[in-house]
Amino acid sequence: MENTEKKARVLSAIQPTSVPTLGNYLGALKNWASMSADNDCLYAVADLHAITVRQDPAKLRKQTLEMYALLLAIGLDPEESVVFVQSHVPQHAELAWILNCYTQFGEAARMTQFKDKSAKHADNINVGLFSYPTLMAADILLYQADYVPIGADQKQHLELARDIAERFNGIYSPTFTIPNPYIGKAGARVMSLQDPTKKMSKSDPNPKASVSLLDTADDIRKKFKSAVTDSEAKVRYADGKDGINNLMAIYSCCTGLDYDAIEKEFDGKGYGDFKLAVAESVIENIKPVQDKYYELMSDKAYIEKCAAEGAMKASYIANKTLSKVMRKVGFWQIKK
Ligand code: ATP
Ligand code: LTN
Repeated sequence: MENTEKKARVLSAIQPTSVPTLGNYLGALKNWASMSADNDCLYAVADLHAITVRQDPAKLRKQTLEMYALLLAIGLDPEESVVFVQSHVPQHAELAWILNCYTQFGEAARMTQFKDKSAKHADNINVGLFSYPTLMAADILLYQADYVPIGADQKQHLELARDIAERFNGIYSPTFTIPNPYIGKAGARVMSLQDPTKKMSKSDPNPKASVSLLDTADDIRKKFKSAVTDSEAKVRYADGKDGINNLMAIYSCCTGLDYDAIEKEFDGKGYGDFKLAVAESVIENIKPVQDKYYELMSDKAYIEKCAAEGAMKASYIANKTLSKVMRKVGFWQIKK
């Protein structure tokens, strides 16, 4: 019998600010791929968000295409999911403007990412950085998404998107689906290898702090070897052992083992052995992604074709929501 049950709508996005890290992969991208089989999924490369921090134009262009190819390489099927670039779908910027007018200054000012990024880029605290979460809300609400797979760092932005949607629905009538975050258990917050109290971030200037999805096996071994740990020399998950906790979380994600099993496996062994095992498990996990990525990058015409089709499909869905919103707020719409 045909399954007529409506699938849940899933949307997420990633900025093309650099090659994704192991944090992006375990915290978000891996879930994107596994959710795509049973849900109606849309995934975007968030280039509009990327310019909230100054970017080199040629580099941004190149990184956007590379990020798009990487999304296909992690296993997203462009026939099955809608994979697109945010700036190719103008409705995102249009809805974001409208949502700005339904968001309070105080709400946006409370966002911890805004505070962190303002501190990091004190010479360029632009209005786009401030209204970043309303653009993210537009990304989500345009597609009536039920679930949004994200790392834990994005939870606050998602809560704001829910508040904006509820406010708009309350002022007018039900317009937006209220989105739910989907945060995987393990890997939701992979920490920096050099400062395990900070999240691993693809724009971290210290290359030893993060593992990129395109690092060579040798680089990965070296980075784990120099990862910051502690002086106890015992592999166990405990408060105050941030470095080891982080390595255990990574190993658990890559092998499927729980913390008890990991403690048993490394009982009586030193950190050197553990770090090497973590590195090997990471290499094994990302090798298929790397192989597929290099294969795809040898056919740019195919990548462009997928991006053009993705933008068309996304735009069709986005337009339905945007027209509804424009009608409700009172814009004069002329029949075409
Ligand atoms: P940037 O350093 O440019 O701000 P980022 O590394 O924080 O970038 P984003 O593009 O902002 O990455 O995020 C893409 C996705 O990866 C988001 O869902 C985010 O929550 C997730 N993510 C980012 N960093 C981590 C991390 N260290 N652990 C788990 N998930 C993460
Ligand atoms: N802000 C997100 C990236 C992002 C996003 C989205 C995530 C932009 N638009 C919509 C989920 C849904 C980040 O990860 N920094």
